[in-house]
Amino acid sequence: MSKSRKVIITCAVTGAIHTPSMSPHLPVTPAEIADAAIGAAEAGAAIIHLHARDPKDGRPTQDPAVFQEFLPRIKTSTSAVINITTGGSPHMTVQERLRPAHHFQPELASLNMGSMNFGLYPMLERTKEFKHQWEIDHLTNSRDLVFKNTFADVEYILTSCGANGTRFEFECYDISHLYNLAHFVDRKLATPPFFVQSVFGLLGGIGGHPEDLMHMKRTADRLFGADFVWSILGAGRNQIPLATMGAAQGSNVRVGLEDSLWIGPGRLAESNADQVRKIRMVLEGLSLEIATPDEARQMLALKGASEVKF
Ligand code: KMH
Ligand code: ZN
Repeated sequence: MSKSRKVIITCAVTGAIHTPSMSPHLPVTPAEIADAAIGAAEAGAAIIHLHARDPKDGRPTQDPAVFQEFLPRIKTSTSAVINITTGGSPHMTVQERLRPAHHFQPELASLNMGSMNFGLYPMLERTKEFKHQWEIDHLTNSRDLVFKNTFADVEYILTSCGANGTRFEFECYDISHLYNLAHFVDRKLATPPFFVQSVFGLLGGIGGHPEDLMHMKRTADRLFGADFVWSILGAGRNQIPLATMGAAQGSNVRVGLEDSLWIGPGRLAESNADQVRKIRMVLEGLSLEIATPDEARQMLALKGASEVKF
């Protein structure tokens, strides 16, 4: 048997899809976000993807002052790669979304590779009672929402964050997003290795069928050859099945409460670390090894934790 491959686990600990009423385990305050991130890193996540929330009501915020309350603590407690969102919430302007990435100059930031519908409203039916009116508005207004990531926006994010040495988790929610990335590669605005996060199962993006995963893989293989590092993000109940299918074919994986609140059918995950441990068991069952943060840095050609501004 040949030497086993190292798999990068990314854990996205909170985010803008779910709202606090949907799970009591969703981290909201800076202390909860830091604890969740540290727990996920200790469980084996090499990369921690971070959003912030207003501690008063859990609303997504891109205020650097809120990020400042948890970033240094995570950095001193773990060696994980910190990946800051540039997606923020699809309800925000691109300028607002970029505030923390510009301020903290992380090793890695998310980059959403195309404009799209972003339908969160079906989740209204799954929650009986909401604590805050903003949660209902957030989900309801997604019926008429375009998550704006135009060519100009992507170019601006690539060049402005790229000037700080930040590299990207290219979030590709559909096949066209791979072609959009290829366009920026042709223009030499993105340099290899490309960390391609294939996102499945969000309303407005590609579905969560195994054929969807295969189509993404075939297309990325054809467009980028050996120049990309592939990762799989399955939303909701797609999380573990699609990560497993991808990992068996060479992908890295992303889990976390940002993308799924679940640990099993009808069972809420009690922590981000629980999801990391679950996918880790699967990976180890496939005889795959877990990449350390420094191995992830090497695989993704990151600048190093000493080069960030927090
Ligand atoms: N939750 C992901 C599907 C971002 O932060 O830039 C979307 C996301 C966007 O992670
Ligand atoms: Zn995110």
